[in-house]
Amino acid sequence: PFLENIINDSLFLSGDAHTKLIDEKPSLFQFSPRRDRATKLLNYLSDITINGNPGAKNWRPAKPFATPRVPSRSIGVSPVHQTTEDSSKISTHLGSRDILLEKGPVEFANWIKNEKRLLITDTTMRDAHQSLIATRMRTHDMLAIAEAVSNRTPNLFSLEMWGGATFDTAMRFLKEDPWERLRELRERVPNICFQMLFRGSNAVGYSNYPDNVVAGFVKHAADSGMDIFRIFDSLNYLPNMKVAMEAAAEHGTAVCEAAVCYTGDITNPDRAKYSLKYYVDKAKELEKMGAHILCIKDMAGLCHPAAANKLFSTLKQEIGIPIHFHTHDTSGLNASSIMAASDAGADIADMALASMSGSTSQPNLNSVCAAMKGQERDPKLDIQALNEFSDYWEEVLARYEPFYSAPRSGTAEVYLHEMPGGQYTNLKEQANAMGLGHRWQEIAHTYADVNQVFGDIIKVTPSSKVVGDLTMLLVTQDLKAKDLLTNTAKIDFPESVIDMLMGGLGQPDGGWPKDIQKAVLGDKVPYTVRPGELAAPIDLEETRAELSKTLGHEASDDELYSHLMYPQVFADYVTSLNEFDRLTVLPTPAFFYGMGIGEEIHVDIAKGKTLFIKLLSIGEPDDEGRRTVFYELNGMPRETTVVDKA
Ligand code: PYR
Repeated sequence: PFLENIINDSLFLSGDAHTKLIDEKPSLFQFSPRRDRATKLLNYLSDITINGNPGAKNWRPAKPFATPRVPSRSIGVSPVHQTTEDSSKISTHLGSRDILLEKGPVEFANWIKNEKRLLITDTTMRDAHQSLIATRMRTHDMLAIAEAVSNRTPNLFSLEMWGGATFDTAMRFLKEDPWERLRELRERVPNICFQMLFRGSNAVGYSNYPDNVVAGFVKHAADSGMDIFRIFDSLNYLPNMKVAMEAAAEHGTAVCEAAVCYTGDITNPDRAKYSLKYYVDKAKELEKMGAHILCIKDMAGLCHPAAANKLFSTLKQEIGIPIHFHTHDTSGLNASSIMAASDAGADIADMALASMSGSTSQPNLNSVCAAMKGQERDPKLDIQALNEFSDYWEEVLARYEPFYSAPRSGTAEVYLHEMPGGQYTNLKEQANAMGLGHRWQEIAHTYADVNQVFGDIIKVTPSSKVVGDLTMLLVTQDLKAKDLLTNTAKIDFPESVIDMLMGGLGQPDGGWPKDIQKAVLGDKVPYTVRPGELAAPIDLEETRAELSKTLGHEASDDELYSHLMYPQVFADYVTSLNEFDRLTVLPTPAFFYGMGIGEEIHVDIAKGKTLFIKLLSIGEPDDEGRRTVFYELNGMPRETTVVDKA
């Protein structure tokens, strides 16, 4: 319907309108798309306010949150690029991405190797929140600080801000478009390399995708602004990494960072499967496969300082590409591992801003930088800026209280169960939700035992999830891991376990133990080829055509790849988008917990278009449980009706 408004009002168009028009005919100033969006947002707010948010455990803040103080965008810039021959020509705001775009990935890798500084990846916007608050950080909170990061810490090596679990959770829990997060951050941070975690043939999902989908995803992500692809496989089965590695390397400006996942303890002769030689061999192979950078991905935080010293000093001798160290602080002592790795020659290390660091997250970026100040490998970041950023995130983090489930201190238990940081909090949550929280020690031991039954495997998404699934099944049925080989009649094995032992995730070194394969699969014959060889390519244009029909418009590449990764999650996201519009615009407390009576929020729905929303009152339920919610929207009264589900 063509709404009567100012744009097609004859008086206005004649040029004879006067300012009193707004008082005489206020309806002329209501614009249909804007009204629609506002209505949709108010419907969302009313529902969350009245019915709570099961996604946030129906938690409500005891008092209104303080607005996080966004650090200033433009003070205290440190010099960058200390050792490049042309450093004098590089202005202080240029960053690693300018070097990458100018030199290309091969020369970029040489630049890394020639840097004296320990280069730093800040993981605050990806792994830190994945490991501390179940990947719930909203784009809204990232965008607010993005320009300050770009201007005040331009000499960061990279920002890890995408991939891993973020793609799924953005749509599933936050009702956000992950591609939009990438683009909006890119716009605000043009100078620092962006980095993502990519699960090899599992892309950003939990199972194998056809090769052309994996390669297409990498290309589309690189075209959309992603620079560095950290590619791993959950069993260190390198054939699973090849397609993604080639797609990244072929792109031209993207960097192929290949990861070896670290488990066990290279200093312990009893864990001979994961020896120093094991890691050196994998590293050499990945270098041959065309990696620009090698990553040691210590996803559980098992690489203690002595191991780090031995590992990185050896790798520096054995391979020619730069080396990136990723670790978690679950034990409480992995900042020392980073410093040991730095002394041994590691080129780049992952850390998180202080308030988002520690425990299952990465070690403390602020403290390590402060401790290394003035030393040979001083990362030369502006510590004042890092501290202000940390203060910002501390205030932001308070808003995510119901999702915070990381242990409050380091724990030596991680050396027992070897769970990845991101899984630890999830499994603990799951245990609590199932009423098994008090049996956590038993869960930790069972997890370790199940790992041994599988032949002592690498445990990281998705293999870690398989170990976790079976662990929880055993604990709920009061069974032990040893029962897996003797008592199988009783066990209804989860699909994930069957798939992994069939060969669906690839092959671990040495293959799967025959006894557990037999116990789980019976007479089914497992396969040993790369799973991607068995998955037929998907006709992307046919898929796009089908999706376009459902969406009612030509599906974009963003939509196509979101659909390919998570068809149902994407469909649910589209439903939310149609019903409530883009919820990223809402401040975080309003999004998770709704509004309090008398509270006012402002919502920027587009450049220069702000909605001021004040919740005035909530009516009593009528006979059918409907309640009217009264707002003031940009000074005008508005109301919505919502069913009270209580
Ligand atoms: C992920 O795949 O999400 C990890 O953080 C390992």
